[in-house]
Amino acid sequence: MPPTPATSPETGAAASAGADREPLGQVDLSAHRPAAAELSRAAELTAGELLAPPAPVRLGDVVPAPEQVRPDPTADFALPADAAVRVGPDPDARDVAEQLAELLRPATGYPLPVVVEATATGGPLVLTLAAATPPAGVPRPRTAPEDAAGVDAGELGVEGYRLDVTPTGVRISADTATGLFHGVQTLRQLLPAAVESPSPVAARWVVPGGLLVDRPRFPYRGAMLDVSRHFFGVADVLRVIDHLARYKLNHLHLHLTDDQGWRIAVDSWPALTTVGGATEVGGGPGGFYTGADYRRIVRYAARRHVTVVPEIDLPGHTNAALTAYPELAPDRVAPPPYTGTEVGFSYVDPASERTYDFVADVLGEVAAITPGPWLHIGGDEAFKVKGAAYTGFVERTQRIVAGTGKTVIGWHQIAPAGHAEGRVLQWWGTDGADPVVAEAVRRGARLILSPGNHAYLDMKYAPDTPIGHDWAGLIDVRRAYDWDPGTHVAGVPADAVLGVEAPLWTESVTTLAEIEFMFLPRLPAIAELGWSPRTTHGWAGFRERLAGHGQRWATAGIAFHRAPEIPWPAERDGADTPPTALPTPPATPTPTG
Ligand code: TNX
Repeated sequence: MPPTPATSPETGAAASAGADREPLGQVDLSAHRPAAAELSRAAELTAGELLAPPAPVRLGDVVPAPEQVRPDPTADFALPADAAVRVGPDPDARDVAEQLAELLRPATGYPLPVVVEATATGGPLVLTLAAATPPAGVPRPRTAPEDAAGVDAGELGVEGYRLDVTPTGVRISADTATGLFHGVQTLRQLLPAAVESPSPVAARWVVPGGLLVDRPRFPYRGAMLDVSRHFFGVADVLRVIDHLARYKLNHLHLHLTDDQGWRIAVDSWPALTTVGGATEVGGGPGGFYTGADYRRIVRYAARRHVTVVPEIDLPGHTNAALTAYPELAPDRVAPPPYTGTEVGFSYVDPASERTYDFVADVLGEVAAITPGPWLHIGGDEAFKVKGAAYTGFVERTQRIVAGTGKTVIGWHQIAPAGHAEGRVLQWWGTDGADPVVAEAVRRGARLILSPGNHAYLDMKYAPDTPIGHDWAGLIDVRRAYDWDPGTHVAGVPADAVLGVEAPLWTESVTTLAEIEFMFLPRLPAIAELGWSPRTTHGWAGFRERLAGHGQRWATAGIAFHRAPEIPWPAERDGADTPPTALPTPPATPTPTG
Protein backbone atom coordinates (compact mmCIF):
# COMPACT_ATOMS: atom_id res chain seq x y z
CA MET A 1 0.00 0.00 0.00
CA PRO A 2 1.32 3.47 -0.86
CA PRO A 3 2.10 5.95 1.90
CA THR A 4 -0.98 7.34 3.53
CA PRO A 5 -1.81 11.03 3.53
CA ALA A 6 -0.68 12.92 6.58
CA THR A 7 -4.25 13.76 7.33
CA SER A 8 -7.27 12.06 5.95
CA PRO A 9 -8.62 13.67 2.78
CA GLU A 10 -12.08 12.76 4.04
CA THR A 11 -11.76 14.71 7.26
CA GLY A 12 -10.07 17.59 5.49
CA ALA A 13 -7.93 18.20 8.55
CA ALA A 14 -5.48 21.08 8.60
CA ALA A 15 -2.80 21.00 5.93
CA SER A 16 0.01 22.64 7.84
CA ALA A 17 2.87 20.63 9.26
CA GLY A 18 1.45 20.14 12.71
CA ALA A 19 2.62 18.58 15.90
CA ASP A 20 1.16 15.23 14.86
CA ARG A 21 3.99 14.82 12.41
CA GLU A 22 6.78 16.13 14.60
CA PRO A 23 7.81 12.85 16.15
CA LEU A 24 8.53 11.47 12.69
CA GLY A 25 10.47 14.58 11.80
CA GLN A 26 12.54 14.13 14.96
CA VAL A 27 13.66 10.62 14.12
CA ASP A 28 17.40 10.51 14.58
CA LEU A 29 18.48 9.12 11.24
CA SER A 30 22.12 9.15 12.23
CA ALA A 31 21.30 6.18 14.39
CA HIS A 32 20.13 4.39 11.27
CA ARG A 33 23.38 4.20 9.43
CA PRO A 34 24.17 0.53 10.04
CA ALA A 35 24.35 -0.01 6.29
CA ALA A 36 27.85 1.26 6.93
CA ALA A 37 28.75 -2.13 8.42
CA GLU A 38 28.02 -3.87 5.18
CA LEU A 39 29.43 -1.02 3.16
CA SER A 40 32.76 -1.00 4.94
CA ARG A 41 32.92 -4.75 4.56
CA ALA A 42 32.55 -4.29 0.80
CA ALA A 43 35.43 -1.83 0.87
CA GLU A 44 37.54 -4.19 2.99
CA LEU A 45 37.12 -6.91 0.41
CA THR A 46 38.43 -4.71 -2.36
CA ALA A 47 42.11 -5.41 -1.83
CA GLY A 48 41.58 -9.14 -1.55
CA GLU A 49 39.52 -9.25 -4.68
CA LEU A 50 42.22 -7.48 -6.59
CA LEU A 51 44.56 -10.31 -5.63
CA ALA A 52 42.09 -13.03 -6.53
CA PRO A 53 42.73 -14.76 -9.84
CA PRO A 54 40.70 -12.97 -12.50
CA ALA A 55 37.59 -14.83 -13.54
CA PRO A 56 37.63 -15.39 -17.30
CA VAL A 57 35.09 -13.19 -19.05
CA ARG A 58 32.97 -14.68 -21.83
CA LEU A 59 31.58 -12.64 -24.71
CA GLY A 60 28.02 -12.99 -23.44
CA ASP A 61 28.91 -11.91 -19.88
CA VAL A 62 27.35 -8.50 -20.31
CA VAL A 63 24.63 -6.70 -18.35
CA PRO A 64 22.21 -5.77 -19.82
CA ALA A 65 22.23 -8.90 -21.98
CA PRO A 66 23.14 -8.07 -25.57
CA GLU A 67 20.68 -8.83 -28.33
CA GLN A 68 22.92 -11.17 -30.31
CA VAL A 69 26.21 -12.77 -29.34
CA ARG A 70 28.45 -15.00 -31.51
CA PRO A 71 31.51 -16.02 -29.50
CA ASP A 72 34.62 -17.15 -31.34
CA PRO A 73 37.05 -18.73 -28.89
CA THR A 74 39.79 -18.67 -31.53
CA ALA A 75 39.59 -14.88 -31.83
CA ASP A 76 40.49 -13.54 -28.37
CA PHE A 77 42.35 -10.26 -28.41
CA ALA A 78 45.04 -9.07 -26.00
CA LEU A 79 45.45 -5.30 -25.73
CA PRO A 80 49.08 -4.28 -26.36
CA ALA A 81 50.72 -1.55 -24.30
CA ASP A 82 51.26 0.63 -27.37
CA ALA A 83 47.63 0.53 -28.55
CA ALA A 84 45.95 3.69 -29.78
CA VAL A 85 42.22 4.37 -30.02
CA ARG A 86 41.39 5.19 -33.64
CA VAL A 87 38.31 7.15 -34.60
CA GLY A 88 36.92 9.26 -37.44
CA PRO A 89 36.63 13.06 -37.37
CA ASP A 90 33.07 13.36 -35.99
CA PRO A 91 33.45 15.36 -32.74
CA ASP A 92 30.96 13.29 -30.75
CA ALA A 93 32.59 10.04 -31.87
CA ARG A 94 35.99 11.50 -30.97
CA ASP A 95 34.69 12.29 -27.53
CA VAL A 96 33.55 8.68 -27.07
CA ALA A 97 37.03 7.55 -28.14
CA GLU A 98 38.52 9.90 -25.56
CA GLN A 99 36.21 8.46 -22.90
CA LEU A 100 37.28 4.92 -23.85
CA ALA A 101 40.90 5.94 -23.40
CA GLU A 102 40.05 7.62 -20.07
CA LEU A 103 38.41 4.40 -18.89
CA LEU A 104 41.34 2.20 -19.81
CA ARG A 105 44.32 4.36 -18.84
CA PRO A 106 44.20 4.15 -15.02
CA ALA A 107 44.19 0.35 -14.68
CA THR A 108 46.32 -0.50 -17.71
CA GLY A 109 48.79 2.31 -17.24
CA TYR A 110 49.00 2.44 -21.06
CA PRO A 111 49.15 5.85 -22.77
CA LEU A 112 46.33 5.02 -25.21
CA PRO A 113 46.49 8.08 -27.45
CA VAL A 114 43.38 8.91 -29.45
CA VAL A 115 44.22 9.05 -33.15
CA VAL A 116 41.77 10.78 -35.48
CA GLU A 117 41.71 9.44 -39.03
CA ALA A 118 39.65 10.51 -42.03
CA THR A 119 38.65 6.92 -42.68
CA ALA A 120 38.99 4.37 -39.98
CA THR A 121 41.54 1.70 -40.73
CA GLY A 122 42.44 -1.30 -38.63
CA GLY A 123 44.17 -1.35 -35.28
CA PRO A 124 43.74 -2.63 -31.76
CA LEU A 125 40.85 -0.29 -30.87
CA VAL A 126 38.72 1.27 -33.59
CA LEU A 127 35.47 3.21 -33.29
CA THR A 128 33.57 3.64 -36.53
CA LEU A 129 30.58 5.81 -37.13
CA ALA A 130 28.74 4.18 -40.00
CA ALA A 131 26.89 6.18 -42.62
CA ALA A 132 23.73 7.79 -41.31
CA THR A 133 20.81 5.47 -40.83
CA PRO A 134 18.72 5.46 -44.01
CA PRO A 135 15.38 7.27 -43.89
CA ALA A 136 12.63 5.52 -41.99
CA GLY A 137 11.23 2.55 -43.84
CA VAL A 138 14.33 1.99 -45.94
CA PRO A 139 16.01 -1.11 -44.57
CA ARG A 140 19.74 -0.91 -44.04
CA PRO A 141 21.52 -3.33 -46.33
CA ARG A 142 22.78 -6.33 -44.43
CA THR A 143 26.35 -7.14 -45.05
CA ALA A 144 27.49 -10.61 -45.86
CA PRO A 145 29.82 -11.48 -42.95
CA GLU A 146 27.16 -10.92 -40.29
CA ASP A 147 24.62 -12.90 -42.25
CA ALA A 148 27.14 -15.68 -42.58
CA ALA A 149 27.54 -15.61 -38.81
CA GLY A 150 23.78 -15.80 -38.44
CA VAL A 151 23.57 -12.34 -36.93
CA ASP A 152 20.99 -9.78 -37.95
CA ALA A 153 22.88 -6.51 -38.06
CA GLY A 154 20.07 -4.59 -39.74
CA GLU A 155 19.32 -1.10 -38.55
CA LEU A 156 21.29 -0.37 -35.43
CA GLY A 157 19.12 2.67 -34.78
CA VAL A 158 19.99 5.59 -32.57
CA GLU A 159 21.48 3.52 -29.76
CA GLY A 160 22.61 0.22 -31.26
CA TYR A 161 26.17 -0.87 -31.97
CA ARG A 162 28.15 -3.86 -33.14
CA LEU A 163 31.35 -5.02 -31.58
CA ASP A 164 33.82 -7.22 -33.44
CA VAL A 165 36.65 -8.85 -31.55
CA THR A 166 39.36 -10.52 -33.65
CA PRO A 167 42.94 -11.42 -32.77
CA THR A 168 44.06 -8.09 -34.24
CA GLY A 169 41.70 -5.79 -32.44
CA VAL A 170 38.31 -4.59 -31.29
CA ARG A 171 36.10 -2.58 -33.60
CA ILE A 172 32.94 -0.87 -32.36
CA SER A 173 30.64 0.46 -35.05
CA ALA A 174 27.38 2.35 -34.76
CA ASP A 175 25.21 4.84 -36.58
CA THR A 176 25.54 7.37 -33.76
CA ALA A 177 27.98 8.42 -31.08
CA THR A 178 25.42 7.14 -28.57
CA GLY A 179 25.70 3.66 -30.09
CA LEU A 180 29.50 3.88 -29.87
CA PHE A 181 29.21 4.93 -26.23
CA HIS A 182 27.06 1.90 -25.39
CA GLY A 183 29.56 -0.29 -27.24
CA VAL A 184 32.34 1.14 -25.08
CA GLN A 185 30.38 0.19 -21.94
CA THR A 186 30.14 -3.36 -23.28
CA LEU A 187 33.86 -3.49 -24.04
CA ARG A 188 34.54 -2.32 -20.50
CA GLN A 189 32.62 -5.32 -19.15
CA LEU A 190 34.45 -7.71 -21.49
CA LEU A 191 37.83 -6.78 -20.01
CA PRO A 192 38.97 -8.33 -16.71
CA ALA A 193 37.37 -6.79 -13.59
CA ALA A 194 40.73 -5.23 -12.71
CA VAL A 195 40.05 -2.69 -15.47
CA GLU A 196 38.01 -0.88 -12.82
CA SER A 197 41.12 -0.24 -10.73
CA PRO A 198 41.96 3.44 -10.27
CA SER A 199 45.67 2.60 -10.35
CA PRO A 200 47.79 0.37 -12.62
CA VAL A 201 47.37 -3.39 -12.29
CA ALA A 202 49.62 -5.99 -13.90
CA ALA A 203 47.15 -8.00 -15.95
CA ARG A 204 46.67 -9.43 -19.42
CA TRP A 205 43.96 -7.27 -20.92
CA VAL A 206 42.21 -9.95 -22.92
CA VAL A 207 38.88 -9.44 -24.66
CA PRO A 208 36.94 -12.60 -25.63
CA GLY A 209 36.69 -13.07 -29.41
CA GLY A 210 33.57 -12.96 -31.53
CA LEU A 211 30.81 -10.67 -32.70
CA LEU A 212 28.10 -8.92 -30.77
CA VAL A 213 25.17 -6.93 -32.20
CA ASP A 214 23.09 -4.99 -29.74
CA ARG A 215 20.30 -2.44 -29.54
CA PRO A 216 17.66 -1.56 -26.93
CA ARG A 217 14.16 -2.94 -26.52
CA PHE A 218 12.77 0.36 -25.13
CA PRO A 219 13.92 3.91 -25.85
CA TYR A 220 13.49 5.22 -22.27
CA ARG A 221 15.57 3.56 -19.57
CA GLY A 222 16.03 5.55 -16.43
CA ALA A 223 16.64 5.95 -12.75
CA MET A 224 15.24 8.62 -10.45
CA LEU A 225 17.09 10.27 -7.61
CA ASP A 226 15.04 12.13 -5.01
CA VAL A 227 17.28 15.05 -4.06
CA SER A 228 14.54 16.71 -2.03
CA ARG A 229 14.02 14.43 0.96
CA HIS A 230 17.78 14.45 1.37
CA PHE A 231 19.94 16.73 -0.70
CA PHE A 232 22.84 15.27 -2.65
CA GLY A 233 25.54 17.55 -4.03
CA VAL A 234 26.69 17.74 -7.62
CA ALA A 235 29.56 15.28 -7.15
CA ASP A 236 27.18 12.59 -5.89
CA VAL A 237 24.83 13.13 -8.81
CA LEU A 238 27.69 12.87 -11.29
CA ARG A 239 28.70 9.57 -9.79
CA VAL A 240 25.12 8.31 -10.07
CA ILE A 241 25.22 9.25 -13.75
CA ASP A 242 28.32 7.07 -14.12
CA HIS A 243 26.39 4.13 -12.68
CA LEU A 244 23.54 4.70 -15.11
CA ALA A 245 25.88 4.88 -18.07
CA ARG A 246 27.54 1.57 -17.20
CA TYR A 247 24.21 -0.19 -17.62
CA LYS A 248 23.05 1.70 -20.71
CA LEU A 249 20.42 3.64 -18.80
CA ASN A 250 19.82 6.85 -20.73
CA HIS A 251 17.65 9.03 -18.47
CA LEU A 252 18.30 10.54 -15.06
CA HIS A 253 15.08 11.80 -13.49
CA LEU A 254 15.79 14.31 -10.72
CA HIS A 255 12.96 14.72 -8.21
CA LEU A 256 13.91 18.34 -7.51
CA THR A 257 11.10 19.57 -5.29
CA ASP A 258 9.03 18.20 -2.45
CA ASP A 259 7.72 19.12 0.97
CA GLN A 260 11.14 18.82 2.58
CA GLY A 261 13.15 20.99 0.19
CA TRP A 262 13.20 22.93 -3.09
CA ARG A 263 16.49 22.13 -4.84
CA ILE A 264 16.67 24.10 -8.08
CA ALA A 265 17.28 27.85 -8.24
CA VAL A 266 14.57 29.82 -10.03
CA ASP A 267 15.68 33.40 -10.65
CA SER A 268 12.16 34.87 -10.73
CA TRP A 269 11.23 33.23 -7.40
CA PRO A 270 14.54 33.32 -5.48
CA ALA A 271 13.17 32.38 -2.06
CA LEU A 272 12.23 28.93 -3.37
CA THR A 273 15.82 27.91 -2.73
CA THR A 274 17.06 30.46 -0.19
CA VAL A 275 14.14 29.66 2.10
CA GLY A 276 12.66 26.45 0.66
CA GLY A 277 16.02 24.76 0.10
CA ALA A 278 17.30 25.02 3.65
CA THR A 279 15.62 21.92 5.07
CA GLU A 280 15.56 18.16 4.59
CA VAL A 281 14.25 15.03 6.29
CA GLY A 282 15.62 14.72 9.79
CA GLY A 283 16.45 18.43 10.11
CA GLY A 284 19.72 18.54 8.16
CA PRO A 285 20.85 21.65 6.28
CA GLY A 286 19.43 20.73 2.87
CA GLY A 287 20.89 22.58 -0.09
CA PHE A 288 20.11 23.35 -3.70
CA TYR A 289 21.57 23.49 -7.20
CA THR A 290 22.37 26.86 -8.71
CA GLY A 291 21.68 27.21 -12.42
CA ALA A 292 25.39 26.59 -12.98
CA ASP A 293 25.30 23.41 -10.87
CA TYR A 294 22.34 22.10 -12.80
CA ARG A 295 23.97 22.93 -16.13
CA ARG A 296 27.04 21.05 -15.01
CA ILE A 297 24.95 17.98 -14.19
CA VAL A 298 23.20 18.22 -17.56
CA ARG A 299 26.52 18.57 -19.42
CA TYR A 300 28.13 15.67 -17.57
CA ALA A 301 25.08 13.52 -18.31
CA ALA A 302 25.01 14.53 -21.98
CA ARG A 303 28.62 13.48 -22.41
CA ARG A 304 27.53 10.06 -21.15
CA HIS A 305 24.50 10.04 -23.43
CA VAL A 306 22.15 10.44 -20.49
CA THR A 307 19.22 12.89 -20.67
CA VAL A 308 18.24 14.73 -17.49
CA VAL A 309 14.50 14.77 -16.73
CA PRO A 310 13.72 17.50 -14.17
CA GLU A 311 10.65 17.04 -11.98
CA ILE A 312 8.81 19.92 -10.34
CA ASP A 313 6.19 18.13 -8.27
CA LEU A 314 2.79 19.88 -8.47
CA PRO A 315 0.23 20.67 -7.11
CA GLY A 316 0.99 18.59 -3.99
CA HIS A 317 4.38 17.93 -2.37
CA THR A 318 4.88 21.69 -2.23
CA ASN A 319 5.37 22.55 1.45
CA ALA A 320 8.89 23.90 0.82
CA ALA A 321 7.57 26.28 -1.85
CA LEU A 322 4.79 27.43 0.48
CA THR A 323 7.25 28.25 3.26
CA ALA A 324 8.94 30.61 0.80
CA TYR A 325 5.82 32.02 -0.90
CA PRO A 326 2.72 31.85 1.30
CA GLU A 327 0.78 33.64 -1.47
CA LEU A 328 0.63 30.23 -3.18
CA ALA A 329 -0.96 28.54 -0.18
CA PRO A 330 -4.73 28.08 -0.10
CA ASP A 331 -4.93 30.08 3.14
CA ARG A 332 -2.04 32.45 2.21
CA VAL A 333 -0.30 31.45 5.44
CA ALA A 334 3.25 30.12 5.38
CA PRO A 335 3.40 26.63 6.87
CA PRO A 336 6.35 25.67 9.06
CA PRO A 337 9.20 23.90 7.29
CA TYR A 338 8.63 20.15 7.14
CA THR A 339 11.34 17.61 7.94
CA GLY A 340 9.22 14.50 8.45
CA THR A 341 8.36 11.81 5.92
CA GLU A 342 4.62 11.87 5.47
CA VAL A 343 2.96 12.80 2.20
CA GLY A 344 -0.16 14.35 0.79
CA PHE A 345 -0.79 17.32 3.07
CA SER A 346 0.49 20.30 1.06
CA TYR A 347 -0.69 21.93 -2.19
CA VAL A 348 -0.52 25.13 -4.15
CA ASP A 349 -3.90 26.82 -4.57
CA PRO A 350 -5.36 25.60 -7.86
CA ALA A 351 -7.98 28.38 -7.78
CA SER A 352 -5.48 31.24 -7.71
CA GLU A 353 -4.07 32.91 -10.84
CA ARG A 354 -0.88 33.62 -8.92
CA THR A 355 -0.31 29.85 -8.83
CA TYR A 356 -0.24 29.70 -12.62
CA ASP A 357 2.22 32.63 -12.80
CA PHE A 358 4.40 30.58 -10.48
CA VAL A 359 3.99 27.38 -12.50
CA ALA A 360 4.73 29.16 -15.79
CA ASP A 361 7.79 30.97 -14.41
CA VAL A 362 9.25 27.87 -12.79
CA LEU A 363 8.61 25.52 -15.69
CA GLY A 364 9.81 28.16 -18.16
CA GLU A 365 13.12 28.64 -16.35
CA VAL A 366 13.68 24.93 -15.83
CA ALA A 367 12.84 24.23 -19.48
CA ALA A 368 15.33 26.89 -20.56
CA ILE A 369 18.26 25.14 -18.83
CA THR A 370 17.16 21.63 -19.80
CA PRO A 371 18.22 20.50 -23.27
CA GLY A 372 16.29 17.22 -23.07
CA PRO A 373 12.72 16.99 -24.36
CA TRP A 374 10.96 16.21 -21.07
CA LEU A 375 9.45 18.14 -18.17
CA HIS A 376 8.05 16.06 -15.30
CA ILE A 377 5.23 17.77 -13.38
CA GLY A 378 4.75 15.20 -10.61
CA GLY A 379 1.03 15.13 -9.91
CA ASP A 380 1.21 12.35 -7.30
CA GLU A 381 -0.53 12.24 -3.96
CA ALA A 382 -2.24 15.63 -4.17
CA PHE A 383 -4.86 14.20 -1.87
CA LYS A 384 -6.38 17.54 -1.02
CA VAL A 385 -6.90 18.72 -4.59
CA LYS A 386 -9.76 16.60 -5.79
CA GLY A 387 -11.91 16.01 -8.86
CA ALA A 388 -12.20 18.85 -11.34
CA ALA A 389 -9.89 21.09 -9.31
CA TYR A 390 -7.14 18.51 -9.79
CA THR A 391 -7.75 17.64 -13.46
CA GLY A 392 -8.18 21.33 -14.29
CA PHE A 393 -4.84 22.12 -12.65
CA VAL A 394 -3.10 19.28 -14.49
CA GLU A 395 -4.61 20.23 -17.84
CA ARG A 396 -3.54 23.85 -17.46
CA THR A 397 -0.06 22.79 -16.37
CA GLN A 398 0.16 20.42 -19.35
CA ARG A 399 -0.57 23.41 -21.62
CA ILE A 400 2.14 25.44 -19.87
CA VAL A 401 4.61 22.62 -20.49
CA ALA A 402 3.62 22.47 -24.16
CA GLY A 403 4.24 26.22 -24.32
CA THR A 404 7.85 25.64 -23.25
CA GLY A 405 8.34 23.27 -26.17
CA LYS A 406 8.77 20.25 -23.89
CA THR A 407 6.76 17.06 -23.59
CA VAL A 408 5.01 16.45 -20.31
CA ILE A 409 5.60 13.49 -17.99
CA GLY A 410 3.55 13.02 -14.82
CA TRP A 411 3.07 10.30 -12.24
CA HIS A 412 0.14 8.10 -13.28
CA GLN A 413 -2.29 9.98 -11.03
CA ILE A 414 -2.57 12.54 -13.85
CA ALA A 415 -4.28 9.86 -16.00
CA PRO A 416 -7.83 11.25 -15.56
CA ALA A 417 -6.81 14.66 -16.92
CA GLY A 418 -7.34 15.29 -20.64
CA HIS A 419 -4.77 14.04 -23.08
CA ALA A 420 -1.95 16.36 -24.11
CA GLU A 421 0.11 15.71 -27.23
CA GLY A 422 2.78 13.10 -26.51
CA ARG A 423 2.15 12.92 -22.78
CA VAL A 424 3.78 10.22 -20.74
CA LEU A 425 2.54 8.71 -17.48
CA GLN A 426 4.99 7.23 -15.02
CA TRP A 427 3.19 4.26 -13.53
CA TRP A 428 4.14 3.28 -9.99
CA GLY A 429 1.24 1.01 -9.17
CA THR A 430 1.55 -2.35 -7.52
CA ASP A 431 -1.40 -3.97 -9.28
CA GLY A 432 -1.26 -4.35 -13.06
CA ALA A 433 -5.04 -3.95 -13.35
CA ASP A 434 -5.36 -0.18 -13.73
CA PRO A 435 -8.29 0.70 -15.98
CA VAL A 436 -7.91 4.47 -15.53
CA VAL A 437 -4.34 4.30 -16.81
CA ALA A 438 -5.29 1.87 -19.60
CA GLU A 439 -7.95 4.37 -20.69
CA ALA A 440 -5.43 7.24 -20.71
CA VAL A 441 -3.22 5.04 -22.91
CA ARG A 442 -6.16 4.49 -25.27
CA ARG A 443 -6.42 8.28 -25.49
CA GLY A 444 -2.78 8.43 -26.57
CA ALA A 445 -0.59 8.45 -23.46
CA ARG A 446 2.55 6.34 -23.26
CA LEU A 447 3.90 4.78 -20.08
CA ILE A 448 7.15 4.68 -18.19
CA LEU A 449 6.92 1.66 -15.90
CA SER A 450 8.13 1.95 -12.33
CA PRO A 451 6.01 -0.67 -10.56
CA GLY A 452 6.34 0.03 -6.86
CA ASN A 453 6.72 -3.64 -5.95
CA HIS A 454 9.50 -4.32 -8.50
CA ALA A 455 11.26 -1.08 -9.41
CA TYR A 456 11.10 1.10 -6.28
CA LEU A 457 14.68 0.91 -5.12
CA ASP A 458 13.87 2.60 -1.81
CA MET A 459 12.18 -0.66 -0.78
CA LYS A 460 14.21 -2.93 1.46
CA TYR A 461 15.80 -6.05 -0.03
CA ALA A 462 14.83 -8.15 2.96
CA PRO A 463 13.33 -7.61 6.42
CA ASP A 464 16.77 -6.91 7.87
CA THR A 465 17.86 -4.34 5.28
CA PRO A 466 19.01 -1.46 7.49
CA ILE A 467 17.48 1.36 5.43
CA GLY A 468 14.49 1.71 3.15
CA HIS A 469 10.74 1.17 3.24
CA ASP A 470 8.48 -1.82 2.75
CA TRP A 471 5.06 -0.35 1.89
CA ALA A 472 5.32 -1.83 -1.64
CA GLY A 473 6.86 -5.05 -0.34
CA LEU A 474 10.41 -6.32 -0.09
CA ILE A 475 12.32 -6.20 -3.37
CA ASP A 476 15.16 -8.66 -3.64
CA VAL A 477 17.15 -8.84 -6.86
CA ARG A 478 14.93 -11.49 -8.36
CA ARG A 479 11.80 -9.45 -7.69
CA ALA A 480 13.43 -6.43 -9.33
CA TYR A 481 14.24 -8.61 -12.34
CA ASP A 482 11.30 -10.94 -12.86
CA TRP A 483 8.58 -8.95 -14.59
CA ASP A 484 7.94 -7.92 -18.17
CA PRO A 485 7.41 -4.25 -19.00
CA GLY A 486 5.74 -5.29 -22.25
CA THR A 487 2.84 -7.09 -20.53
CA HIS A 488 2.82 -5.70 -17.01
CA VAL A 489 -0.22 -3.41 -17.09
CA ALA A 490 -3.45 -4.93 -18.38
CA GLY A 491 -4.69 -3.21 -21.53
CA VAL A 492 -1.36 -1.48 -22.16
CA PRO A 493 0.37 -2.96 -25.20
CA ALA A 494 4.17 -3.08 -25.41
CA ASP A 495 4.22 -0.38 -28.07
CA ALA A 496 2.61 2.07 -25.60
CA VAL A 497 5.48 1.45 -23.19
CA LEU A 498 8.18 4.07 -23.59
CA GLY A 499 10.37 2.27 -21.11
CA VAL A 500 11.25 1.64 -17.49
CA GLU A 501 12.59 3.63 -14.57
CA ALA A 502 13.92 2.73 -11.14
CA PRO A 503 13.07 5.49 -8.63
CA LEU A 504 15.11 6.00 -5.48
CA TRP A 505 13.19 8.01 -2.90
CA THR A 506 15.50 9.20 -0.17
CA GLU A 507 13.58 9.58 3.07
CA SER A 508 15.96 7.04 4.63
CA VAL A 509 18.91 7.43 2.24
CA THR A 510 21.43 10.05 3.31
CA THR A 511 24.80 9.32 1.71
CA LEU A 512 26.26 8.35 -1.64
CA ALA A 513 27.25 4.95 -0.21
CA GLU A 514 23.62 4.36 0.75
CA ILE A 515 22.45 5.37 -2.72
CA GLU A 516 24.84 2.79 -4.16
CA PHE A 517 23.78 0.18 -1.61
CA MET A 518 20.14 0.54 -2.67
CA PHE A 519 20.94 0.78 -6.41
CA LEU A 520 23.36 -2.12 -6.66
CA PRO A 521 22.69 -4.83 -7.57
CA ARG A 522 19.05 -3.98 -8.43
CA LEU A 523 19.64 -1.16 -10.90
CA PRO A 524 21.23 -3.53 -13.46
CA ALA A 525 18.11 -5.72 -13.20
CA ILE A 526 15.87 -2.84 -14.22
CA ALA A 527 18.39 -1.80 -16.88
CA GLU A 528 18.22 -5.26 -18.41
CA LEU A 529 14.41 -5.13 -18.54
CA GLY A 530 14.67 -1.86 -20.44
CA TRP A 531 17.44 -2.83 -22.83
CA SER A 532 17.46 -6.55 -23.55
CA PRO A 533 15.10 -8.46 -25.82
CA ARG A 534 12.63 -10.60 -23.90
CA THR A 535 14.17 -13.71 -25.49
CA THR A 536 17.33 -13.19 -23.43
CA HIS A 537 15.41 -12.92 -20.14
CA GLY A 538 16.19 -15.58 -17.57
CA TRP A 539 16.96 -15.39 -13.87
CA ALA A 540 19.52 -18.20 -13.90
CA GLY A 541 21.62 -16.52 -16.57
CA PHE A 542 21.18 -13.05 -15.13
CA ARG A 543 22.38 -13.94 -11.64
CA GLU A 544 25.48 -15.58 -13.12
CA ARG A 545 26.27 -12.57 -15.31
CA LEU A 546 25.58 -10.16 -12.48
CA ALA A 547 27.86 -12.05 -10.09
CA GLY A 548 30.99 -10.84 -11.85
CA HIS A 549 30.00 -7.23 -11.29
CA GLY A 550 30.56 -7.37 -7.54
CA GLN A 551 34.28 -7.60 -8.14
CA ARG A 552 34.07 -4.69 -10.57
CA TRP A 553 32.21 -2.50 -8.07
CA ALA A 554 34.53 -3.44 -5.24
CA THR A 555 37.56 -2.67 -7.41
CA ALA A 556 36.11 0.72 -8.33
CA GLY A 557 35.28 1.49 -4.67
CA ILE A 558 31.53 1.40 -5.30
CA ALA A 559 29.32 0.23 -2.43
CA PHE A 560 26.76 -2.49 -3.07
CA HIS A 561 24.59 -4.99 -1.28
CA ARG A 562 25.96 -8.55 -1.32
CA ALA A 563 22.54 -9.97 -2.07
CA PRO A 564 22.53 -13.63 -0.97
CA GLU A 565 20.75 -14.82 -4.11
CA ILE A 566 23.68 -13.78 -6.34
CA PRO A 567 26.62 -16.24 -6.62
CA TRP A 568 29.34 -13.66 -5.97
CA PRO A 569 32.76 -15.17 -6.67
CA ALA A 570 34.49 -16.72 -3.68
CA GLU A 571 36.40 -14.26 -1.57
CA ARG A 572 40.13 -14.15 -1.01
CA ASP A 573 40.35 -17.22 1.22
CA GLY A 574 38.54 -19.14 -1.47
CA ALA A 575 35.59 -19.84 0.77
CA ASP A 576 32.05 -18.67 0.32
CA THR A 577 31.11 -16.38 3.15
CA PRO A 578 27.61 -16.10 4.51
CA PRO A 579 25.75 -12.87 3.87
CA THR A 580 26.97 -10.13 6.12
CA ALA A 581 25.09 -9.98 9.39
CA LEU A 582 23.22 -6.75 9.62
CA PRO A 583 22.24 -4.93 12.77
CA THR A 584 18.65 -4.81 13.86
CA PRO A 585 16.77 -2.56 11.48
CA PRO A 586 15.22 0.62 12.82
CA ALA A 587 11.52 1.27 12.59
CA THR A 588 10.99 2.82 9.19
CA PRO A 589 10.29 6.54 9.47
CA THR A 590 7.72 6.42 6.66
CA PRO A 591 4.11 5.53 7.38
CA THR A 592 3.04 2.29 5.82
CA GLY A 593 -0.60 3.15 5.40
C1 TNX B 1 5.40 7.46 -2.73
S1 TNX B 1 5.25 7.00 -5.56
C2 TNX B 1 5.76 8.68 -3.28
C3 TNX B 1 6.86 9.44 -2.70
C4 TNX B 1 7.49 8.72 -1.54
C5 TNX B 1 7.55 7.25 -1.83
C6 TNX B 1 8.25 6.45 -0.76
C7 TNX B 1 5.15 8.54 -5.58
C8 TNX B 1 4.94 9.15 -6.87
N1 TNX B 1 5.23 9.22 -4.43
O1 TNX B 1 6.45 10.72 -2.33
O2 TNX B 1 8.76 9.24 -1.38
O3 TNX B 1 6.25 6.75 -1.98
O4 TNX B 1 8.42 5.13 -1.17
